Amino acid sequence: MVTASKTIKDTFDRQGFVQVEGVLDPKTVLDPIIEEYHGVLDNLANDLFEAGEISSRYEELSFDERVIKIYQETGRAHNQYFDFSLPFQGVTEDTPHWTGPAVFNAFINDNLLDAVEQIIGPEIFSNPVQHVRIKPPEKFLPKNEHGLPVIGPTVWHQDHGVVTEEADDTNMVTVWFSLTDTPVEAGPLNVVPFSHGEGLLTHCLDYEGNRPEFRGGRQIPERLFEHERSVPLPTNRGDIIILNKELVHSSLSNVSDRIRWSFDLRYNPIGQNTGRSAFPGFVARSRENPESELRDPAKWSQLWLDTRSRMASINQAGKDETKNFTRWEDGHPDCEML
Ligand SMILES: O=C(O)CCC(=O)C(=O)O
Ligand SMILES: [Fe+2]
Repeated sequence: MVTASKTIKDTFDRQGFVQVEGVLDPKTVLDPIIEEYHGVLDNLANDLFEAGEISSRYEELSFDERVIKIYQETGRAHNQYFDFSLPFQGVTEDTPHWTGPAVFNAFINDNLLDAVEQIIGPEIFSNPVQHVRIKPPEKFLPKNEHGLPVIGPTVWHQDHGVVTEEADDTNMVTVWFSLTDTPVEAGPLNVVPFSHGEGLLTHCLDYEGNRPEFRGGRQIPERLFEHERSVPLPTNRGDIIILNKELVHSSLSNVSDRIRWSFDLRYNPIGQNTGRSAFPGFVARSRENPESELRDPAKWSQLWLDTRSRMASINQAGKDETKNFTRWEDGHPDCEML
């Protein structure tokens, strides 16, 4: 790792995020994940082909071209196939998701955990608020009801705002990295340095008062923070970005010709509430109790399969037996359009 650990912690505390270069080895960590996802894309193509939604499995296309073609032909995005996590509502025994061994290997990567340890200490829990985001070039994407691409930029938020109140005192950090290089035109994270430390800002539902490409969705109105101070964080594959949970951030649009493909993982000290108790986390590192570390990818995968079975009998048809992941309700005065 090129950045000394003292600098990691100092930089993180000062500006609310830190970018660390060369943490994940592209050959041994990232390439196996990409390889694994070729199979995930096969699953998606097979399911859609059998359902008569696409006219070919497009096996001859590259990963990027195949994703684009499938999203175009079906008119929608299929992120659930690629994600490790599950939706909150309407899960069934066959809801697709991916928890493969190469993915798990990145979650417990020693270099990555070394960086996280500098910030939250050596007792590290993998928090289940985690996502894979595959965003094709916007120019190739079908549009939603707002005339916006079906997967576009991420709107302004704090990660603290996506967990429930039980996790208000949790020292959760986000680790973001991309599987392929993410230059500015591919739509990297866009962060507001020094925006942490002021607590949780109001997130408004289906908000329309920010920039046009952010129309809809749950987001913080731009007048509540210094959005003009935002900076994009382009990355090379292998780099990671660690975010404070109060840092305000969004992402840019993918105006490149390639898919933009990232993982965002979260970690917190063992024993603190994850803010999503319906989903499974695990001990990623414990210096105190090394036997408690999960090292078997099959066990991790099973945790999610068990969760899927449990979720298949709750939170159906608009009911929510478990607490919703969101704390936000309509009607806050901060959300009025001026
Ligand atoms: O990658 C993105 O578009 C957004 C990711 C994000 O908000 C996060 O990692 O917390
Ligand atoms: Fe985020």
